[in-house]
Amino acid sequence: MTEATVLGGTNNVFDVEDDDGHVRSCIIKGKILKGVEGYYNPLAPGDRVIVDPDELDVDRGRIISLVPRKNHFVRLNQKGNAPQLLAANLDLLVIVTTPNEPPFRPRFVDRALVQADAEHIPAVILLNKADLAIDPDVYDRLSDWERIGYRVMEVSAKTRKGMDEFSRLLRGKLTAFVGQSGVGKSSVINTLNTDLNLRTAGLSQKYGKGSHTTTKGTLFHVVDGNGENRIDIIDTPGVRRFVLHDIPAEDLALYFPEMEKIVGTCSWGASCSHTHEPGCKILEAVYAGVIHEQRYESWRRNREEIETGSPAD
Ligand SMILES: Nc1nc2c(ncn2[C@@H]2O[C@H](COP(=O)(O)OP(=O)(O)OP(=O)(O)O)[C@@H](O)[C@H]2O)c(=O)[nH]1
Ligand SMILES: [Mg+2]
Ligand SMILES: [Zn+2]
Repeated sequence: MTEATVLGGTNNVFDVEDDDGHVRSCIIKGKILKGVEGYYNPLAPGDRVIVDPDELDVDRGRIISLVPRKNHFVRLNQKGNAPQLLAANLDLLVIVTTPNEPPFRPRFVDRALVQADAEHIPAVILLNKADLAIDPDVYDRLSDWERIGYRVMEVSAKTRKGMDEFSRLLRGKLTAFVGQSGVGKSSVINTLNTDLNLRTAGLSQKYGKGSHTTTKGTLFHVVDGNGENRIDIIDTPGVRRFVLHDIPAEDLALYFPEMEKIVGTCSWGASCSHTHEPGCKILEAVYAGVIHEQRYESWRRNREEIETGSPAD
C-alpha cells in the first residue's frame, strides 16, 4: 500500500502518482469509494488516495481508499444535476478573468470568491490578457476587489507581462486555475513552463461550437527557476457557472467581506433581508459606496438562486 496523488483521469481510470514520482494507471477497487457519494466523478486532481500497486505490472494499481480532503472545488456537471469535482486539497485558487475576449464577467468572479471562501481556499484574481485595452468599468471592479481585501494580479500570457511575480506566488503550492472557457488558463500555465505545451485555441473556434479546449482537469508539476522551486498546478476545463453548495441563503453575506462586517448591525437584526427595510445598514452602505452596487447585486442574485434553486444570472 502506498499513498499517492491523483493527477487526472477519465472513465474511472486515474493517473495516480506516488511520492517518489512514479505514475500508475489505477482503477477503483470495487468501483465505490467511501466519502465520494453524490458526486458526478469520484476523484479529482489533487486527491490523495491509498493505492495497492499491481504486483505484476509496475504501471498499474488499484485505489483502495480516499484520504479525507482538506478542501475541494466543484461545479455543476453539464446537465446541471450533480456536483462535479474540479480539484481537491488546494493551497490556492486562481480565478482567471479577462478585460475582453471573452467579455469581462465580474459576477462569475464574485461567485468563485464565495465558493473558495466557503471551502477555506485562499483565492487570487488573475486578469489575463492585460495586453488588451482595459475598460474603466473593468478597472473599477478590479480596484474594488482590492479595496475589500482580495489580491488582484494583471498578467499577459502573450507578452509575459507580470508573469515573474505571478509565478513566485505559486511556488511550493498546489494551485488550481478556474475561469470561463477562453480566458487563457492553459496559455498562462504554458508560459510558466515551456515544456508543457497544453492545447489552447482561438476564440472563434470556441464560441462557434461552444466547445472547451481543455476537456478534463489535470495536475502538472512545473519546475521554476533553476529547478529548486516546485509549482503544482491543476488546469481545469472552462466553467460556465459554479454551484454555491452548502451555503444557506442567510449566511451568504458572510462570504462578502465588505458585507460581513455590517450584517449584524441592521435595525431589524438577523431578520433583515437587506432589500427594503428601514434602518438596513447594508443598504445604507450601498448608498454610501462602502459596498459596491455590483457586489450587492451579485449577493442579491446569488441569494435568490440559493433560495429558488434556479440560476439567477
Ligand atoms: N491577447 C491575448 N490573448 C491570449 C492571452 N492568453 C491567451 N490568449 C488567447 O486566448 C485563447 C484561449 O486561450 P486558452 O489558453 O485555450 O484558454 P482556456 O482558458 O484554457 O480555455 P478552455 O480550455 O476552453 O477552458 C487563445 O487563442 C490564446 O492564444 C493573452 O495574454 N493575450
Ligand atoms: Mg484550457
Ligand atoms: Zn439589512
